[in-house]
Amino acid sequence: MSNCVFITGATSGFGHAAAHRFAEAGFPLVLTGRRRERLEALQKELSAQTQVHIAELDVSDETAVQKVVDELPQEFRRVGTLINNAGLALAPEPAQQVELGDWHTMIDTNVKGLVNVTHALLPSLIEVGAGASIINVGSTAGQWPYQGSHVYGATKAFVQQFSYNLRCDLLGTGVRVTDLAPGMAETEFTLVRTKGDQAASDALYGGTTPMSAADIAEQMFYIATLPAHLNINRVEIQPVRQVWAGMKVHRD
Ligand code: NDP
Ligand code: 8X3
Repeated sequence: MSNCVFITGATSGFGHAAAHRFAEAGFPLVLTGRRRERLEALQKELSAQTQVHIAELDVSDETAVQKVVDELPQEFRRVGTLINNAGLALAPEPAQQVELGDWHTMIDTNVKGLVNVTHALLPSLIEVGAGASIINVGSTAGQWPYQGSHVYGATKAFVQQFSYNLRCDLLGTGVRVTDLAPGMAETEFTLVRTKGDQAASDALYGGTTPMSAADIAEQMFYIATLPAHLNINRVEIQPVRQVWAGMKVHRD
């Protein structure tokens, strides 16, 4: 049997699309997220294609992460691909207007959550060795500053540097590490960022052609299934109809 693909944040967006993409190719899946009913629906949908194990999991809870990994059923214990996808942006307002709790939630999820899951799964990934992959979902926001990105962009800068540093330490193990950094893609991301403002989400994605979750899932699949001697360090991918923000100037 193939090694498993462990996906965080499989209940929506990129993670959900990745579950479909890897299921199509018959990879056994471990699908996690906080919304159990969505995990159950996904398991039902995909179980005709592959074996699926689901676990309700908040990645920011370090004890829960270790428990989920320790209690993986025997047939799901050989994790060869980790997709560290769970994450969110909150508070698109300027930094000086943001509640501290929103900053903490982004750090707890995008930084601490990602390292919690990585730490718990490194033994399995190293045991698999050649061909194993860690795909960390970063963002263009980790490299390119813009107003309202404050802690979100900073967490994604962490993802980039952590990915590179991890790659250095894993030299010789065969485990690959990639920082996959998308730009604008239409998912529930903006709905979460605006705390439920559907009109804001529709306005952002309307009248243009954003990337889809399936576009990003295809990148994940490509990266994870490359020949074992190749490592893609970073992928920065945007829709053709998006470019970087310009310089801003404050005038009297
Ligand atoms: P969605 O909001 O559609 O999906 C986010 C996923 O993360 C959900 O499955 C959610 O599941 C999960 N999640 C959030 N917090 C936690 C948590 N504490 N524990 C476990 N799971 C959690 O957004 P996207 O698919 O767009 O986002 C996926 C990743 O892509 C994120 O890291 C995001 O920062 C990044 N990204 C998104 C871009 C975009 O434009 N859409 C561009 C660049 C990067 P649940 O709520 O069930 O726990
Ligand atoms: C999400 C992309 O442009 O909203 O990471 O920061 S952006």
